[in-house]
Amino acid sequence: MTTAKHPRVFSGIQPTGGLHLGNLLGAVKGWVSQLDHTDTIICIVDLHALTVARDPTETRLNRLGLAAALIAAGVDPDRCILFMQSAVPEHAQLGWIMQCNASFGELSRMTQFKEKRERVDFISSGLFLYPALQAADILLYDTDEVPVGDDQRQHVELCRDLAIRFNNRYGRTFVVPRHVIAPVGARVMDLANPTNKMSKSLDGPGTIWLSDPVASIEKKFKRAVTDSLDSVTYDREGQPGVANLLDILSACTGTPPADLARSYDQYGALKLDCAAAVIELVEPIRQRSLSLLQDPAELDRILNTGANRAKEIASKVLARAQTHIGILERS
Ligand code: AQP
Repeated sequence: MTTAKHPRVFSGIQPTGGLHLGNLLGAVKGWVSQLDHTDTIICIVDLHALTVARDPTETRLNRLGLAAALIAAGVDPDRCILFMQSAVPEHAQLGWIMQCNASFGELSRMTQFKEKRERVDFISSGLFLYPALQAADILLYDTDEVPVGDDQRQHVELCRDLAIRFNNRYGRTFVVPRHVIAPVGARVMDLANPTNKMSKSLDGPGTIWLSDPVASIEKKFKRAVTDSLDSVTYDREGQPGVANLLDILSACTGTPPADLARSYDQYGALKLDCAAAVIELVEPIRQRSLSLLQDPAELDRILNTGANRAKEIASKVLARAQTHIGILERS
């Protein structure tokens, strides 16, 4: 079990595109703010990205592009472990064990699976099973805390259930982790369709990419869907578009959304301020990311170092699990 002085934090992100504003506000910003007080492990979960068939060239570019964007956003590889999931085979190995430990019914209840299956022509068995692999990702590191956006709450709860079930069946093996959800920014919605969460796979005029140039961010905010009520109140049900803008501005400035609402009487001014705050946050990240991508060999070196450090921890936890279920002899 972990003997680290700081809590062990693990989180993952799929290389299915670059970073968008939802990833930044809902997850990455929180990881970065805690680096000095935690023992943090960040995994680029490229095996998860395979659940939907993709062009291999795109996959290669996305993996490195995401590593650069994360480092540019403050995921400092000198203060945490940053690595690629596929470089540590223990993930796939424990993944199988977790699949055998999860029931068909549990996996069928995952809302992300139910939503995503509607969006693809080919529903891979990986898409169905991936929450069990995600549980393995987390459990391999004796993780205490999993900081995620609100959309991942159900998956982390499943991970806890699987850990508890395994521990009850085979003896204490895994640390049972808890999720940590950001108080603001945990659910950034699509600007063009504010009842859907902003996501990589719904790439469109409502997604703000950290690689977007300033003019494009301004345009997307200008066109953000609001409503015809013509009043600024913080009401997620009644005014989802306006509430989303207030949430974004709040996550950027630290002022509570309801307080912000009182300072606006026009949607135009709110959109302008939102765009300006987001540009201030993301433009330096875009610039740093471009410069990091100039040296792909250095990015590879950083990821390899991270994978070696991750493997050291993961191999011990995997061996513990394998011993407890009887497929590895005690040494
Ligand atoms: N809109 C969001 N608001 C707040 N947090 C979010 N996260 C994702 N979207 C939002 C959090 O970011 C972390 C990485 O998640 P991911 O790699 O699953 O990102 P994604 O954008 O959801 O990716 P995909 O591949 O595009 O998924 P789908 O198919 O769902 O759209 C997580 O902590 C997540 O909570």
